[in-house]
Amino acid sequence: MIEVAARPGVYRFEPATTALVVIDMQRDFLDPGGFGAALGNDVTPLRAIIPAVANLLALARRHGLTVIHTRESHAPDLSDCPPAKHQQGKLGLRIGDPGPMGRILIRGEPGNQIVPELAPLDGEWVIDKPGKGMFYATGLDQRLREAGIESLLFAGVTTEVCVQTSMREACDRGYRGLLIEDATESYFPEFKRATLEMVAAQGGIVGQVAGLAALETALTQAMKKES
Ligand code: C5J
Repeated sequence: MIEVAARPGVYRFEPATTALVVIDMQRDFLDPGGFGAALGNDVTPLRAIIPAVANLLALARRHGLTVIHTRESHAPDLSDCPPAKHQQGKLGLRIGDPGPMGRILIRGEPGNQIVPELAPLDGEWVIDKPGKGMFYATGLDQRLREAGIESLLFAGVTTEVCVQTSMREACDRGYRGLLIEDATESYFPEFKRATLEMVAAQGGIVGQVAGLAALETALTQAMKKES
């Protein structure tokens, strides 16, 4: 059993029944000229976590965790995009509209690809999700159960939207969640801060929070004990 120094208390997990979920590290949100930037956001803080997420991926791969990447994406005919979601955003910059990296948030378009630094390896799961949460209309719960996954480590963007929604959905389905605080980011620093506090408040009401260094220490110590 791995024991991570986390908030509000120690987070325990077994690597064999744990998956790392990297949420939406796709060009739409991270690249200048993408959907995030088109909405008026500065992408610099999101790009700044790429090295931390790469280190987290390397750590998870080294210790044999299941690795899952998600992409917020829609079918080209928008049949999985409800009108209420489609109407968000400015006219001309909505889901499905043409942008500098192809149609915005559309499956298969260049902007919808995960940034090259974090590209999925063969055998890793890539989940295309039409919602903010990773369980909505993806079949992921069933797949996780079939794989015997009980614990989920979370990273990615944005902290208060797709990451938090996925974590809450995971909590409702009985998974133990840990948010890796330096491997997640928001366009709004105050929203990230608030989300970290919310997740760990009230005894860890929707999960727990830890730094990447604490996770690495815990995994390294466990490996030393084994050898
Ligand atoms: C947003 C996301 N913010 N991945 N998506 O629309 O958080």
